[in-house]
Amino acid sequence: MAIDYNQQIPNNVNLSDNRRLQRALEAWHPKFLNWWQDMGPEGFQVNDVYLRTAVSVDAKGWANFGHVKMPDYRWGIFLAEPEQDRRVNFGDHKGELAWQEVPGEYRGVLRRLIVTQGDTEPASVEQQRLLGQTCPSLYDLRNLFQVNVEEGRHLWAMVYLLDAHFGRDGREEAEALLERRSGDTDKPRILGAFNEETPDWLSFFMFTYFTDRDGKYQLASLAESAFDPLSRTCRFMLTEEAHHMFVGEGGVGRVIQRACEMMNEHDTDDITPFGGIPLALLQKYVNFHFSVSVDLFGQELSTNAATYYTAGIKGRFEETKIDDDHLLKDASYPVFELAGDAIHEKREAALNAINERLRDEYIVDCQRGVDRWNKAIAKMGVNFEITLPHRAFHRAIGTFSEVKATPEGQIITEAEWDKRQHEWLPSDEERGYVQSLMQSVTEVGKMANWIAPPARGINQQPVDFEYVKLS
Ligand code: BYC
Repeated sequence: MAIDYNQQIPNNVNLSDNRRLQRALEAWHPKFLNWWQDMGPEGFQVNDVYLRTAVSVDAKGWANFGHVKMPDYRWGIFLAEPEQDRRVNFGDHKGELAWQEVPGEYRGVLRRLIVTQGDTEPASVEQQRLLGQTCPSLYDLRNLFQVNVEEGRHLWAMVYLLDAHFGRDGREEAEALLERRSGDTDKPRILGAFNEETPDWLSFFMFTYFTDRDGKYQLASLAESAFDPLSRTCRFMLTEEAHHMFVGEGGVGRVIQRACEMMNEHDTDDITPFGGIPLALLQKYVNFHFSVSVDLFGQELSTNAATYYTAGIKGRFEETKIDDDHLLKDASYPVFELAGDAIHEKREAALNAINERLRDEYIVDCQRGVDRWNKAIAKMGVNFEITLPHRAFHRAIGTFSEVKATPEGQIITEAEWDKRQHEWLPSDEERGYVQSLMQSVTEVGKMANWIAPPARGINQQPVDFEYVKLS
């Protein structure tokens, strides 16, 4: 059946005026829906879910709430409003008009960045596909599905760029985005963290807190791009990303709150007999998710990143707010390096340290939420502090992937790591314990025992609202 794309795909890119692009998306759409049925949330595809749908980019249009079935979700294509006379703000092309088309010489690198970004979106949906079966409440179930459909929309956003600006190569890449699979040994997703499992809701909250926050920083850097359609696409995606991080911060915060309540009630740190998640175990999940997420920023010193910057393709976080020459040819930046068993700071060429600078900003942002959790813990009279591990801890990418380190950043031998790693990372047994708590709670307004209710509902609805209609 022919699809009326003006109806089916809300967009602000004049889709109906571009027959070639429309045809490319018409060919891709059924494949996307097949992928969604196969790899999207298992179950719940026929249920009405209280979802936010963007139908335009203005304040009124980007957050429309209503019950919809997920396969009927209107995955739209939205670019933030164009900025009049927008210029390139950094690198060798600084001051020139921003590009509306891809310059031939940057086609390869731009495509690669867009594909890498695009690949993470379906990957995260695949990682989370079984979580609906064990939701702690309807409120959480709805939040999971909101995150999932929006990741689907972010995939559409990247596929739009590939189809609109990269011709046949772009179409092939758009297909490949639906073919790779998270965790698959033969055709894995591109970046490490997107091949890890998200087997339980604690992992989901950690993922949305730590890994979606990498999304915030990467998208913000791409939003600085001289390639204007990419910049505008990323600017709009950032609006949605904020909710994903809220789900993470709120989710972890509620697990902490419930743990503190149980600790106070039973006067013990070991709340496992009461079905709670001990704070010491939660800390191990923080250690895991933080370390796999800091890997996502790439090597400390990266000539790729320097090339992207010099070409004007990918900037720094809030580039235009930084007070320097935006060329960085003579600038330096402090980078942590290994010298034998010691870690020390060394100044390196700022251009090569672009990834590290972004990682630094990310770590500061991660710490802000941790501080809020710690404040809540202290307010409940519990003596425990959550900490972020040292950046050298449990790394698979960059300098520190060559060594083993404690969460305090002390370099240790392989043998000591093997002996002690489960002091810092969840063991199979501990993961099994968390898994054992994951029993589906779907009565309206009810919460699983291991998590506190949220302070308020979504879109001013009460917490006991029927966020997902199961009957
Ligand atoms: N895993 O020079 P380097 C999100 C590769 S999350 C595997 O440092 P570069 C979301 C690298 O590709 C945001 N491989 O690399 C969150 C390179 O390969 P080649 C996603 C890795 O290019 C939650 C080599 O190592 N967006 O949106 O400077 C839910 C040398 O490294 C990894 C982006 O990432 C890794 N972790 O930096 C849903 C933005 N790290 O050239 C969504 C686009 C590095 O030797 N991507 N490598 O074959 C980029 O900007 C860059 O590709 C990276 C890497 C920052 C990731």
